[in-house]
Amino acid sequence: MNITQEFDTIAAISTPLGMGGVGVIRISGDKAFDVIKKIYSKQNFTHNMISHGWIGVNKEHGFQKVDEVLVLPFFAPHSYTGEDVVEIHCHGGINIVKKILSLCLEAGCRPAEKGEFTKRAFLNKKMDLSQAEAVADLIHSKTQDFVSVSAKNLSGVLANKIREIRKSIMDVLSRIVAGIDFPEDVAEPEYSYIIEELNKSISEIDSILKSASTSNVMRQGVSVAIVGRPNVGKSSLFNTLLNLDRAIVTDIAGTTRDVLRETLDFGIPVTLIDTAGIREGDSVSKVEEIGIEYSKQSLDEADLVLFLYDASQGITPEDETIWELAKTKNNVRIANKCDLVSDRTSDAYYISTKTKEGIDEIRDLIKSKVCDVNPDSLEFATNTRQQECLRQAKNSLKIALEAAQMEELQDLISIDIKSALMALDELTGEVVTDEVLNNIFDNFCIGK
Ligand SMILES: Nc1nc2c(ncn2[C@@H]2O[C@H](COP(=O)(O)OP(=O)(O)OP(=O)(O)O)[C@@H](O)[C@H]2O)c(=O)[nH]1
Ligand SMILES: [Mg+2]
Repeated sequence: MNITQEFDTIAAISTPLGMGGVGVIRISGDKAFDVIKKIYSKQNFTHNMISHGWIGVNKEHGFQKVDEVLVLPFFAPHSYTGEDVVEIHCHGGINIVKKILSLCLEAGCRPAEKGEFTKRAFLNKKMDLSQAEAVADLIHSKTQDFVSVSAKNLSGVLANKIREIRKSIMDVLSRIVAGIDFPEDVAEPEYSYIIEELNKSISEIDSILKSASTSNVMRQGVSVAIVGRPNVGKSSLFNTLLNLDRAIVTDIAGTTRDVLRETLDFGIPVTLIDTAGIREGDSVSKVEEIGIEYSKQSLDEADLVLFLYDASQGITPEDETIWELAKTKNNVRIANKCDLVSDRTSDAYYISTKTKEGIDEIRDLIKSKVCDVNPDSLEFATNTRQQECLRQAKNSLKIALEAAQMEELQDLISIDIKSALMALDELTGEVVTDEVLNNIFDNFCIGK
């Protein structure tokens, strides 16, 4: 499909809406240059060459200046979207970028939808679907490490690998089909050849899938819930680990009512959760009761539970009740307020959020218990959609392999090989439904 004919010209603010050094408005489509010429003080453009001038409005009494800008033109197909693209770099103020966008719209564009620039890049074959997904990953990346991994995919590492696998499967299929279509001229390939090639492709797919769980952890991160009785210092630990006064801390039992979440970069995203102190009794209000319910839910869902008790009071029966829940999970048992005690005979980790004793050890424990992934070992970062396509391809190849081992009719074997190819084509976006595409590009922001 040639979308330059199919689609109209779009424009959007491509930088975050806020005050900044520069703001960028991007225009893409057939009419990009007609549009810019209507609102820009200059009329001649050279591909990839920045020009300096003024955006403005043509009035009866002349050109009314709006902002001094740099304009960066790209001629199709040598642009991000593959269409004619113009970027206007203006001063970064909310009302300036909004004003220039409205001038673009008046001059013949329509507002771009979420991810529409990247969607056009994909449809114009400037990138495959795994690269388009890497763009979204880069933007949404919660950690520095995931930025590097997404950059690898953007540069086409995954796409190239899939292309390689696809090619060797295609070679097998072509030889089988040639044998079927021209039995007099072309001999059927040996079963041993089919088996060897399919085995190779399966192990290639396995090598990508092997890093799937690391990939998922790096993308989605892990959750760490701090639980315990009221007043043991959960919010104090939460604030200390965040290096921020995020949660309210008081000596009143039942201070925290709602679940608080903040994400930290521990190489992978770690969502730290502060919860309401768990207790029972008449003093518990309706609001606190709901908070306690949320605490139990957070404990249940967390990848790691930091169970906290007050070292100066020792383990109480109430602590024991909470520990019964916490101990079923991946956990760390922590005795807080160790600045108040000299006896340290428990096997818990003694810390003090007041003196900061033991806090670094807790950070290390979190890292070793839930962040033990090595981003350098991650050759391919895949998302769940891509993993599903790979699993489907592998299953079809395995069925084909078994059939080849039993020396079944090659016509039959070719059906499963074709299914494997379809699954790989879905991964790269060669064959993809509108629903899948919309799902992917809905995750983008406007202007990307
Ligand atoms: N001495 C000492 N006091 C602490 C320490 N950590 C917290 N506290 C005090 O303990 C009290 C309760 O702290 P919070 O962090 O609000 O406790 P919490 O577990 O979040 O309490 P709830 O939100 O009510 O469940 C506050 O007065 C804190 O200053 C510590 O390491 N040493
Ligand atoms: Mg609290």
